[in-house]
Amino acid sequence: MSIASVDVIVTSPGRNFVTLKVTTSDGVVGWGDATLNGRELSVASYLSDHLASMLIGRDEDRIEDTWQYLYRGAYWRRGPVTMAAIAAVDMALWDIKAKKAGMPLYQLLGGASRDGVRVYAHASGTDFAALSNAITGYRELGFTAVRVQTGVPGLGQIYGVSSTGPGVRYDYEPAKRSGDRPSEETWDTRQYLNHMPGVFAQIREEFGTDLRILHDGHHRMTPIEAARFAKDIEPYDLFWLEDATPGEDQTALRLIRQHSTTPLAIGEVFNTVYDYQTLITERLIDYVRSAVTHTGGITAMKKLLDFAAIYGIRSGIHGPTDISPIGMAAALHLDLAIHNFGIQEYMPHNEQTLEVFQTSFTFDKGFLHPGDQPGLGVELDEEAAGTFEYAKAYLPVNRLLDGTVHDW
Ligand code: GCO
Ligand code: MG
Repeated sequence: MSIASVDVIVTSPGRNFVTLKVTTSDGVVGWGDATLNGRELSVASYLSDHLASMLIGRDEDRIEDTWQYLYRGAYWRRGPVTMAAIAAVDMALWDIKAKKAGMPLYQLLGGASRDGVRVYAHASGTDFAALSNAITGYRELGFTAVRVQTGVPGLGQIYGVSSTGPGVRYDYEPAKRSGDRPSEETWDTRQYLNHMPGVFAQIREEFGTDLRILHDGHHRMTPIEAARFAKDIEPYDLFWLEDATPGEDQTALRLIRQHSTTPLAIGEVFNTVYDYQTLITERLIDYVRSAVTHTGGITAMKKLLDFAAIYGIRSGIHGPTDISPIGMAAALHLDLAIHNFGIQEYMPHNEQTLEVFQTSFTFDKGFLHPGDQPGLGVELDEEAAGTFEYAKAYLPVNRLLDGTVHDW
């Protein structure tokens, strides 16, 4: 048996997704997610212009060998485009292997280590009343953990805050269809640092100590600002502070660690285990935030998470709406199987997306399960996908009040 065809499907059911379809000579189909938000067509081209012909005729069962062939064989290592393309191939091959075995993927990864996967939701609001409504709404849906982002007085629309009001679902989508260039937001770290600790204090007062509270700094603080912030918010017992400083500077985390016991999460912009080498071996983080889609797929993520486990570091796999339901399914199978699971991000996809991608996940009282269909458990409806044409979209750009470009 061998790989007979490789197709790349770009669809935009409300937002853009790039999907790889691998079909074997005996007709088994595997799906992989290759979506890189705001740069989708580069990965589509990498797959169709460079990888597709290399895959035809290969034995679909040789997953590790194919991964090494694509990674080492390219000579040009790492990078989000390359690693998203490799991830899509890897997911599709695991989907095929598990379908051939007649088992859900988590069984091939060692079987379930837990009954379900605890997920966190995105609660946001322009002010505290709106934020509090959103948290209440998620709690009523059964969520036990929420990521909290809120407006900062004096600033306009900022990262992670719903612009459509205090909705409970589908309320935050960072990539905007804004024509030929990104929209722009304004930022001031001083106002943020003055405002945010009080928000956590109010949440604890209103919702008590049970609720798991997460927060995303989105790479915006300097190391010393982040150290101060992490120390200031210790009394509010965050589950994690994410991306406190720009992701590429691993040693910045040393400074934060020296000053605070607030748990730290980082890695959604990383794409290989090497991005974590210092962070893991020096125990500078508590949670690995990589997406399966952006870090080379299931093969690479399993190794990364096993490496993290040795150092007592747990998973917190990236799961925003720009990870397609296929990438999300890959995450859920890993989450269920590994021992060092921490939490899973969950932003439900909109109805159009779920029309294109038929999923078998189930949600129950704050926990997700990938389902027991053979493979990843997600099938793409090509006809439905064909009705949603690609539309250019960008993540916003961020500027300080004086106009300087800042981290977004
Ligand atoms: C998160 C992320 C996202 C990213 C987005 C970029 O923690 O979920 O920060 O909101 O900004 O995925 O494409
Ligand atoms: Mg984030």
